[in-house]
Amino acid sequence: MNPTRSLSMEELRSAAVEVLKVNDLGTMTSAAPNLYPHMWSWDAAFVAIGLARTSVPRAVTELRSLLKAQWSTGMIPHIVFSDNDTGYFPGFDRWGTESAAALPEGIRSSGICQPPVHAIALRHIVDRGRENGGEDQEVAESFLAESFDGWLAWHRWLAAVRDPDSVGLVEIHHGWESGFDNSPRWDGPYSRIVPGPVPAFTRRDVLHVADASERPDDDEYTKYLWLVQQMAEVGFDDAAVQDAVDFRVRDVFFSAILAASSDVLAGLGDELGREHEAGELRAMAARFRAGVASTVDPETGLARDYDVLAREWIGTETVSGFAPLVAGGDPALLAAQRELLRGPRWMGFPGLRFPLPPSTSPASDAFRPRTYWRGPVWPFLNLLLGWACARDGEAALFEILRSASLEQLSDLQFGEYYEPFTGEPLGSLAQAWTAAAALEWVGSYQGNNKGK
Ligand code: 2M8
Repeated sequence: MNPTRSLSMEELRSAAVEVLKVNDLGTMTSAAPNLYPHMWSWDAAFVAIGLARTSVPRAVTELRSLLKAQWSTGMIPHIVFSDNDTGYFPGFDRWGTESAAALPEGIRSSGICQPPVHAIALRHIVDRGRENGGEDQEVAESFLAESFDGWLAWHRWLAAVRDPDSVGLVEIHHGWESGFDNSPRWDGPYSRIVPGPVPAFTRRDVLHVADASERPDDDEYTKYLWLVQQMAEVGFDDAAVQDAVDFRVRDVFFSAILAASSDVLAGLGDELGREHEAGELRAMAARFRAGVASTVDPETGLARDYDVLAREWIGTETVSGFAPLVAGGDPALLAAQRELLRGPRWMGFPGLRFPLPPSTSPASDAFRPRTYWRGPVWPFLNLLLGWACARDGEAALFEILRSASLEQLSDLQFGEYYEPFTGEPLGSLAQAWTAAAALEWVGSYQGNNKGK
């Protein structure tokens, strides 16, 4: 964004701060004020990245609250429920996790997980703490020491339980675990699910969006609930779930995040003098990076998911195909992926409002410009891609992503997702991780331009 234009960086920053305040529930941040009145796992990580730009102690509190909900197995649940029992469906009572042996005492959570972005957030917190010095540094560093074993247990659980055969890909048991809920990636696996009887339900999500067609439909929800029911019936026991559930997919984007995060956690481990664990985490990163690279379709250049039950690759043209860019690794593969990303099927697709990747390529038959994970642009994902570019020294692509994101977010609506051609914000407004992404982009811009 050109800061001399009508909206200044400072205005964007303070509007984003306001959104995080609106969502602040004290020790956790709701993902959005109405649509999502609880804490979501990967949202919390992005929120912590944004909060670290405004208050390091508050960012620490966010991750600490999430970690408190960690199951005794090591799993970090995808939702930690607040006391708002009526705002969201399915709420805690519908999850059936109460009887799960691994649920910690006094915690109300779901029984599935989401991508492990947390170590990346922790790295941001430590970096901001050190930049600020004094108490911020102390708080950040002592949280690193206090929480390292928790994050390590989380990564170990993913590697052992969700990749028991060491193929370097994480198996998920629900589209919600990917975070890309109704992406065309999951159309094949969901099409084969024939749900058994599911108790009647009343959805709340459709009450909080302007147009219900921006959300998944009722048939999709029935399948979502069926899977939850299958897991609840076996008490969310890891081994039993794998046998019981009708959705088993190796998720390439989740795996890429695990690879990237494991490297980051290894670096943090080194700082704590935990060389042994750092070595283990680096090996984990290498295993998942190789797993991600092994999925790339030589014809399209995109990484693919794998449907375990149907024994087939999933070759839809979605942004998750750029998983290698997140995982890092082979320079030739990454260079080819960057070219593809900037090319005419993605950021260079004619007529896009901003050069930012839609969640599904507009060149694909599956593309729906207004429907949730089927086409709209998701700002937090662009921040993740930007982070990976910065890690890999890819200044040119980083700069395009940053300036386009700053332009996009200068509407001050902080949409959950955006229509790629009009730039219209869709889904929820005042979405927490969108505001956090804005804060991080502004902070990185100001950080680089200090004294200019
Ligand atoms: C969306 O998912 C939830 C279920 O987990 C929902 O639709 O109710 C997804 O976009 C997910 O990635 C995100 O973490 C969550 C909260 O923002 O909303």
